[in-house]
Amino acid sequence: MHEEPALRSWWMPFTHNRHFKAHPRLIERGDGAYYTLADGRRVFDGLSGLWCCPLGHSPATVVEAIRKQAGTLDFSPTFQMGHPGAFRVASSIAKLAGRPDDRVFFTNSGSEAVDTALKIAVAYHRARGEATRTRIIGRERAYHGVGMGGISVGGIPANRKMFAPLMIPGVDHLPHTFDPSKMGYSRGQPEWGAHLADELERLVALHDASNIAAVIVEPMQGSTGVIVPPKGYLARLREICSKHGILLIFDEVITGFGRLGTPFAADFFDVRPDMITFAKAVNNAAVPLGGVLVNESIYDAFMSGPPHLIEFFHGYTYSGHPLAIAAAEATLEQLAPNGDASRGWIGKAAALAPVLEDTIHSLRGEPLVTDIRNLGLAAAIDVTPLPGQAGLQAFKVFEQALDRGLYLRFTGETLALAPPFIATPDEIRTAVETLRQSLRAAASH
Ligand code: PXG
Repeated sequence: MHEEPALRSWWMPFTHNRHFKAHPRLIERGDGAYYTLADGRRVFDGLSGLWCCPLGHSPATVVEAIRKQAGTLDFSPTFQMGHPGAFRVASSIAKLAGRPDDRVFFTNSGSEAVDTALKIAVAYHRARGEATRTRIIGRERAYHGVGMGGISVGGIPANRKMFAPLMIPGVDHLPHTFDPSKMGYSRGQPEWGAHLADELERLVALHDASNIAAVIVEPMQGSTGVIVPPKGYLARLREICSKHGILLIFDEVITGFGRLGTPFAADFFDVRPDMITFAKAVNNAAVPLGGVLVNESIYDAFMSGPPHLIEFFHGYTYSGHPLAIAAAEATLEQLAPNGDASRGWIGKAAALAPVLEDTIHSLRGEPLVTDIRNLGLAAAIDVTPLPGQAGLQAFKVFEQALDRGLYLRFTGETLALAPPFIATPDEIRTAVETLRQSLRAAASH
């Protein structure tokens, strides 16, 4: 395959590098809900970048906040020093989550947020004298980033199989909750499947609770293709965790900051986890930022030794980076002015969700389509695989869509849509119509 020489050096993440470099898809600009490609084409950003730009691209107040911050304080050491913005943003995030007493530990990505949360979980039990609580329970098909902790608790086979010897020991996986024979073409949460949470009881019986530190789940599984939790499932997990003293961690890297039309998925499902990991939309992805919301009682367990000693030996050079924080402050003000989600773009996302639901389900019966799912401002369709060529069908649909002015996500046999909150109902209808034409075109080639 001929590779463009100018594209040689960047080994691109999660990309078919050889194919891409022979057939590059370069983005040159972003404004509002649109990207402009290098060949001048404008495409609708049907995935909010990578689920991370709810305000679209280069929103004025975020750009201005970064510009101003860069000229005032570009970097501040955050070990043993601090800058005011990070404290303000931590407090805003805790309040937005309805957990004002929580503490926020900043990271630079979702992967780091997950690894941080796992470390907090194990160290917390140890600090309380329950040092045997070390096992972590993840879930099949989960995506928790690519750190050693994240791939260990994650459940995407391709992300794990090459790295088996590097994974942390003592991890189990709950079954995933997707069964198309029971929940095909569900609108919102499926009725079937709450009982799958009881598998946690089996793992507790097997290992004994005294050996289990935490359960980590994405409340809605995003990356694997929008797997929506069955009604009652998450509440049941919460119940079992509480009964056995196991921490429950929600990985809200995709769902946090409004994707479901509420500040967090925890609000949407009315289930209170002990920790919440976040990243992406927290600052519209303008500068890398992630973090963990930590229940006060967990934080307090660390605050025991002499006060001049470090309580948690963990952190990153860029934890709470001033530019990322400035972008977060401006983003949060747009998503939820003065902390009020209903008056900001989070409220608009809630209002748009039914439009996405109605339009995406109109694709039922189109060629290739085998399932459709949605929740909040996220949706996915599954397509029939091409015999012997896993993943190729969805890629073909993706290419057809891009040619027609729509960017979306393909992964395995799934296509995912997660439009920016600033999209209009008409833009969402157009995106789905484009997807319809793309399915028909891919099916006839
Ligand atoms: N947890 C969850 C739930 C995620 O979705 C991460 C952790 C890792 O975040 P970082 O910032 O380290 O990438 C993620 C990331 C996709 C897609 O289209 C999903 C993610 C990233 C890129 C693409 O499925 N999720």
